[in-house]
Amino acid sequence: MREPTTGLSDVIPAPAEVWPDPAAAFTVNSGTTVRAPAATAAVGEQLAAAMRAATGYEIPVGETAGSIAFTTEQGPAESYTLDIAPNAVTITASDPAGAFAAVQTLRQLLPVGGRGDVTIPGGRIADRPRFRYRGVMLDVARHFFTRDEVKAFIDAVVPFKINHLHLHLTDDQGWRLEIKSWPELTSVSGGTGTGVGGTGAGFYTQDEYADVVAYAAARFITVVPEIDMPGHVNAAQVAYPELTARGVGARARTDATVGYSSLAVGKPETYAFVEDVIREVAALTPGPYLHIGGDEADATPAADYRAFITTVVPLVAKYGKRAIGWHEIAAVDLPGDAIAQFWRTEVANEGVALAAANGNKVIMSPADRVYLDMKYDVENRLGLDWAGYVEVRRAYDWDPAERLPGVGEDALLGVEAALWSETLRSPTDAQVMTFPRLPAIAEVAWSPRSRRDWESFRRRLAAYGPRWSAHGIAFHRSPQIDWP
Ligand code: TNX
Repeated sequence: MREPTTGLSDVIPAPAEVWPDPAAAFTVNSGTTVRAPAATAAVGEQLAAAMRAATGYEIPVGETAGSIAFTTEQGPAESYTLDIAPNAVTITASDPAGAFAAVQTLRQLLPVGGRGDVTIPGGRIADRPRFRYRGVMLDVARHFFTRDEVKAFIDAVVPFKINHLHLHLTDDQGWRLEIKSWPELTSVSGGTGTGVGGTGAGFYTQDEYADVVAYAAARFITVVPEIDMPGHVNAAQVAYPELTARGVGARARTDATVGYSSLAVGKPETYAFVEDVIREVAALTPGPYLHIGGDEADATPAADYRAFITTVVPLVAKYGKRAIGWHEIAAVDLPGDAIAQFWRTEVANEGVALAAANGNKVIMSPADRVYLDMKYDVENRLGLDWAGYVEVRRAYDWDPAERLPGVGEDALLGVEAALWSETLRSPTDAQVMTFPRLPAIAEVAWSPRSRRDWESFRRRLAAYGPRWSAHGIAFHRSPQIDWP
């Protein structure tokens, strides 16, 4: 019999309420079965799969009987309770997403692999998220990640109750999503020689993209596609010269400079292009959001920028989506459902505070806390340092509701970590920058503030290290953590 190495109080992100009961451990044995009503059947299967991997037993799933049972009960979105007693495990959730969150908790209470009986520590967890948007962004424009690589990235973030994957699909160095009405975006700017250093070529066909979206959805992750405009568009202008002010094709660029390209805001072709792209991306996107970028538009005159954002935000709504933009869009009077994503390092931002006062929601992504492309320290081979070094404690020890004056708890939709890929060349590079900072940020986004504590987190994180090793996931061996 294998005893648990992870106790109820060791889970990441820390659950809202935990009552360990050492006398109440449950044993998964060859007779263990899972009962899941139709609405949670898929989630029940996911739990059974994890238990099969940990025991080698059959662990059948059915609708009528089972020592591990899923039930539903009214409650806040994504909330769940987990009762672990000697004869039964009961998972009570408000919705399938809550049941899925409970499964992530349970997976951490199981050993990573092996054969034979295992015990799950006894007691009760009552859990719910602090913020409903808990995201991670992956830049597939500066370096392309294939569909299978994105799926593996999804698998790696799922344990931490991340529920949004923002894909930065377009930038100066490449265009990564097929647009049927403008095919040269990818045939020219998705191909060989694109990406920073010319080493990150590739794009998703619409079918491949839809497959990633479905894979994410099966794991309760909403994909948020980003088409960055009106700056960061050099790749589009290489493919379509009419998108430049003078109608002369742009030169392909593989350097990491930002702020030099702009759509020609006065031209009718520009809006034909933008509307086609938004229409196609919206049609491919079951989730509610479409990200329009809007950052670092240094080559767009301020009046043009305002005119552009003012036109494009309602276009997103026309195709049934809610616009998200980097916080520069807050310089414009936004419709109430538009969302600003704060990304810089300044201690205050008037535009974002004003948007919040007007009822617009904000996603917190301050670069000096949650940019996964910042170096951990001076020795880091990968990454940038314009926002400073971001070691694990910096990513952990802050509060999103106190980051900006005028942008409190109620204004926040949530928190998102961002992995820009200028310096990345492989999935291993992406992993080492993501872990272990992502779980730190996930805890900021999920756990109640009162449950967060650095000493507790660093102990729990240390215990998690062997799980990454067992799954072949690279992580930064931060000197702030006493890894086993
Ligand atoms: C700023 S964050 C950018 C990106 C870069 C990133 C590198 C943001 C909205 N724009 O274009 O990739 O810095 O850290």
